[in-house]
Amino acid sequence: MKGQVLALSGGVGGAKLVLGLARILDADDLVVIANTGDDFRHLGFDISPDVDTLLYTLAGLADPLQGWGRHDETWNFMAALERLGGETWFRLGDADLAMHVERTRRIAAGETLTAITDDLRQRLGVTARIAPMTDDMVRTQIVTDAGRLDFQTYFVRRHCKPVASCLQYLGAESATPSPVLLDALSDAHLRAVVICPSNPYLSIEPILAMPAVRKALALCSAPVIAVSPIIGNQAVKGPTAKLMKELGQEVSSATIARHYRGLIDALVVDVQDAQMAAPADIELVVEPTLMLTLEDRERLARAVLVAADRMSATPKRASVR
Ligand code: FO1
Repeated sequence: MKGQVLALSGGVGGAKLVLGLARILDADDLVVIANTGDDFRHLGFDISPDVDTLLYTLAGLADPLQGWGRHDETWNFMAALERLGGETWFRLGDADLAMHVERTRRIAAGETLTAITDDLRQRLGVTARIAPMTDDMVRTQIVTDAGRLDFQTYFVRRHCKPVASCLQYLGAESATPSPVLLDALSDAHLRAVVICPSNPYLSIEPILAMPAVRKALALCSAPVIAVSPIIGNQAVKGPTAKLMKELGQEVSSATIARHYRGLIDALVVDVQDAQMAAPADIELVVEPTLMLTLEDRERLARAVLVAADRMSATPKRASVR
């Protein structure tokens, strides 16, 4: 089937499926929207971690072990900064630093993050379109027993240890989504919207928290299909399970289904969760969802598109929107 596929993604977990999609789709047929709720200003630089994780992943430059940063990295800047007593809790590699220097310079010169990202991805040889969710400032904050924390302070500096009670997406209410996102959603030939297996609360919700995105998603004609980041009662990676428990949610794909209810037509869950109960208006697609190899990523991407194409004739969620 032809038409563009729109993927909504956070960093490491989502980028795995995005890579699978990029490998099986024509370059013109993939648009990737990155969460920017994790963005922050650090050491004077504008840092967009999820944008960069997606850029590096699709450019073949990503560090395969940690998922973020570059595989060919050196750390002279960090070592020199440490020697001077500077802040080193957020690790910026030498080559990665070039990205932050260049983006910061161009933002200061008045360019949008959408335009900068589009130019940088072409320079890195990435053929799929990658865009930030917005050019406005949206900041994810976590209300915890240690106070209200910015995302990177909670995630990297405090290792997700504080107990979370609520999440907030500052600026999302009034943010204008990137034109790339709105254009894709209003495209009558859009093939599918894929919500990647990123953390639904930390990585996907900042995108959905922009009212114009919810509205455009509700109006878009393409099937919307999410991939659960939970297998059994565990998160594949990161703080998703800990956060779900702290927010009073059962750690399961059933919770993910309820979370996305009204937005999605189908949820892809792992074979371990084949027997789970889902709301009647969400079709369950059962597939191995653990992506350890490149083949896993391509296979899951293919399964997502097969399910989406099957659903495109009869989207179900219209009945509950
Ligand atoms: N994650 C870490 O856990 N520790 C780091 O020191 C760190 C540095 C870093 C630098 C640039 C970049 O683009 C991402 C970086 N990340 C780091 C990942 C970042 O925190 C992401 O926001 C999370 O992985 C969530 O997607």
